[in-house]
Amino acid sequence: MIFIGERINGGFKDIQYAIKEKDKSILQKWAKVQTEAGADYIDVNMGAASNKLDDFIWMIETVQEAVDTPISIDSNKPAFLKSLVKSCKHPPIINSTTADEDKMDEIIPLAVENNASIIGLCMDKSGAPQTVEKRVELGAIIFSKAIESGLTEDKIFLDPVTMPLRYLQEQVKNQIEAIRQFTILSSPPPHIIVGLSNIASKSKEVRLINRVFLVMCITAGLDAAICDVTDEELVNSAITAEVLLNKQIYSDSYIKAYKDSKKKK
Ligand code: THG
Repeated sequence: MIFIGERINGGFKDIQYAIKEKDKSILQKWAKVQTEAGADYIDVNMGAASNKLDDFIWMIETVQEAVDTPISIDSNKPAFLKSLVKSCKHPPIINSTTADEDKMDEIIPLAVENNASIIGLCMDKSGAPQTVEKRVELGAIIFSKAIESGLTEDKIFLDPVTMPLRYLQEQVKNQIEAIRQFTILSSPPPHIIVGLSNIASKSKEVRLINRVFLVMCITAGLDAAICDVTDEELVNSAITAEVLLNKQIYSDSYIKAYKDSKKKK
């Protein structure tokens, strides 16, 4: 499982404050806490807190001063990406491209040139799809374009686009079925990822919904998530799901074995 820590996001009040006041300690605290919890990448997203490229570069540099964990650049501004990718010490994940030609033409070559990975969001100018077929069609468009451009499967993450249970309940099963169909796009398949916390947005049972949805997605073939990595029950549930699916070796101490194996990397 590839865990991407979601917490450095301008949607959170403390991060918004940190960006405005250039308070490094808040970002560095979350970079360390998420890394210690097992994050493979730290997602960095300005949200609505700023629209300045310099602020985004400051965020990435601040995180990299505190930890050695690679960055997931969470930006919907293609014009920023070139500079942001250059500011990363390790090959980042570019989060994200849609299936729109103009976006793919800009973002995919940038990933190829910089040995970066990309997340392909299964949406286009007409918005987020309402059917399994449309999700899979958009995922296949991004996947084939990325492969043709020279990215390998292990550098491509497909994201079926997770909508809140509370508002779009009938879409949840479609996301899960889209995940299953992404696994048969190619052999080896691309990585499959969700922005997990979208599912329980504005719900009451946030942690329970996140945990159950994550396990259901893993059963369908998901192998990566942008999520609250500090929720230990969530992380342990994901590891257990992978053990049950024979993707990790079982031993009585499989949780510890998994965490130790990640620390060695
Ligand atoms: N796919 C990809 N990238 C993404 C998303 C996705 N990046 C952003 C987002 N979605 C994933 N990150 C978060 C981070 C935090 C929360 C949700 C998604 C979150 N939100 C609370 C809510 O909406 O109720 C409120 C936050 C708060 O407390 O202020 O926790 O889907 N590729």
